[in-house]
Amino acid sequence: MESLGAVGAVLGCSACCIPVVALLLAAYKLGLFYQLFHQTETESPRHGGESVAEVLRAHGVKFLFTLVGGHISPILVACEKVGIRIVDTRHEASAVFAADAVARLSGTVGVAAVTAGPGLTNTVTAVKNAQMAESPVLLLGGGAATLLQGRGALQDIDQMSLFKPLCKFCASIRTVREIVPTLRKALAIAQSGTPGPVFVEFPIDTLYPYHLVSKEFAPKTPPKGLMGSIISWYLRNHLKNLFAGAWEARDVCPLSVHIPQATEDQVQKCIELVSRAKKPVILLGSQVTLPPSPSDHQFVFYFRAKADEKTERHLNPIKVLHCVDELMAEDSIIVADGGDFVGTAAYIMRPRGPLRWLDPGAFGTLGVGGGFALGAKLCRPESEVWIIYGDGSLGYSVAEFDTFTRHKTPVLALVGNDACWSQISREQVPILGSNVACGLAFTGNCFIFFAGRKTYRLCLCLFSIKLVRVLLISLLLLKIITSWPMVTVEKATS
Ligand SMILES: Cc1ncc(C[n+]2csc(CCOP(=O)(O)OP(=O)(O)O)c2C)c(N)n1
Ligand SMILES: [Mg+2]
Repeated sequence: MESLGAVGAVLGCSACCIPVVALLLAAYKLGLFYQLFHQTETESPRHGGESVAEVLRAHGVKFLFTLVGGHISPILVACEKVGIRIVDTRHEASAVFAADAVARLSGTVGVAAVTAGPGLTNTVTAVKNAQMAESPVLLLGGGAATLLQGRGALQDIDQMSLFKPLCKFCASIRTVREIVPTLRKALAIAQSGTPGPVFVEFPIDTLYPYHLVSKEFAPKTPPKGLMGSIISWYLRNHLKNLFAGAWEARDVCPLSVHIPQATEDQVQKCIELVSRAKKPVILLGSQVTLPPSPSDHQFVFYFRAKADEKTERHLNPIKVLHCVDELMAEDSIIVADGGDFVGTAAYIMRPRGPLRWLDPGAFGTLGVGGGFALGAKLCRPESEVWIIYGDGSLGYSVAEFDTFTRHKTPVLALVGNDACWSQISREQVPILGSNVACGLAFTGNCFIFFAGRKTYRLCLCLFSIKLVRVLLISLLLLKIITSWPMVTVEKATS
C-alpha cells in the first residue's frame, strides 16, 4: 500500500510538472527568456542585410552573384556598401555557376544570392552541380515572412525541403540575431571535410529594418475580444523577439575549417600498398597534374590527320580547334560547355595548367558556360577566358553576354555550330532510327565573340583554310560593339 502511495505521489507530481515544463518550453520558444536580458532597439534603422555583409566581408568574400528580387535587396545593398562586388546575371543558375567557378579558382567559398521561390528553384541544377563537383558554394535565398510561411504568400514554397538533399547544411533564419552565427557556421561547413554547397534562407522580415517590418505586423482592424488580445500580444511579441539583441556586437570572423589530412600511418600504408602492387595505380585529386605534353598524347597524330581532311560545305571542326589552340594565350582558362564539339576540344586543346580547364564535372550538365566564364574572368582578370560551346549548349547562357558587357568581363566564345544536339543524335539515330528533337538550325550564323586582336588573327587563320567568309553583322550587334568598344563580334558563315 505504501509503495502504491509513493507511485501516486510521483504521478501526481509529474502531472503538475508537465504543464509547468510545457509552459517553460513555450516561453522559451516565444523568446521570452531571451527578451528578459536583451533589448529590442525599435528606433534603429539597421537591417539584417548589414549583418550578412559584415560576415561575408570578414570572410574575404569579394564577389556576390545574383539576380535581384525584393526579398534579397537589403543583402545586395549592404554588401555593395562594404565593398563586395555585386555581379548581376541574367539567370539564377548562371549566378550559382559563377559562384562555383570562384570557389574552384579562389580556394574559398563562392557566394550567390537569389530571390524566394522561382529564384531559388532556378538554381537547383547549379547547386546539384556544385554538390557533385564538391565545390563550396554559399547560396543565400529570400523567403516569405516568418509568420506567413506555408500560408500562401507570394513566392512561398517549402525551400528547405528542396535544398536539404543538395546541400551539406541548410538553415532558415528565424530572428535577426541568428544571422551572424548561422552564416559563420554555414561558411565553415561549406569548406570542411568534403566541400560542397550550403543554403541559408532569409525570410523577408529578417532582412528589412524594424520600422518597415513593424508596419507589416500592424493589422488594419485590430482583432477584438479575448482571442483578439491574445493574437495582438502574440504578434507584438513575435516582432519584438525578431529584433531582440539584433545589433549587439558579435564576432564575425571565420570559424576554423576542418580539412582532413592523411595521418603518417595512412601515408605509410599507402606507400606499402603501392610498392607491393604489380601494376601500381595512383589516384590523385582533381587537376593536380599538368596535362600530358602533345608528344605523349596518343590521339595527337590521329587528330592532326583528321584536321587536314577536306570538308564539303562547312568548317572542319578539328581544324578550327587546332587553330584556336594555337592562338590561345598561355594563361588562358578554358570553359567547356557542350557535347561532341567540346568532347573533341578536350582531346585537342591543351589546358594551360592546373585549374585552367573548367567543366561541369560528374553531373555533366549543359549550361555552365556563361556562369563559369564570368566567375573565372573575375578571379583572373589578366587571363584570357575561352568558352568552348556546342550550338545547343550556347542557348542556355547566351544571355550572359549581356552580363559580360555590363560588368566589363571580356570573354571569348567559340561555338561549334553543327545545327544539332549531335552527341545525342549520334546514338539516337542508329539505335532508334529517328532524329526527333535532335535537330537545330544553322540560322545562317556561327557567331564568334572576340576581344581585341584575336578576332583578326582568328579570321586570318580561318580564311587561310578557305572555308569562311567573314561578314559585317546586323545593327543590333553593332549596337553591342558601340556600347562596349572592347568587344567585336564577327559572323562567320560557311
Ligand atoms: C541540362 C542538360 N540537358 C540535356 C543534356 C543531354 N545532352 C548531353 S550532350 C547533349 C548535346 C549537346 O549539343 P551541343 O551543345 O550542340 O553539342 P554537340 O554535341 O552538338 O557538339 C545533350 C542534349 C545534358 N547533359 N544536360
Ligand atoms: Mg551541336
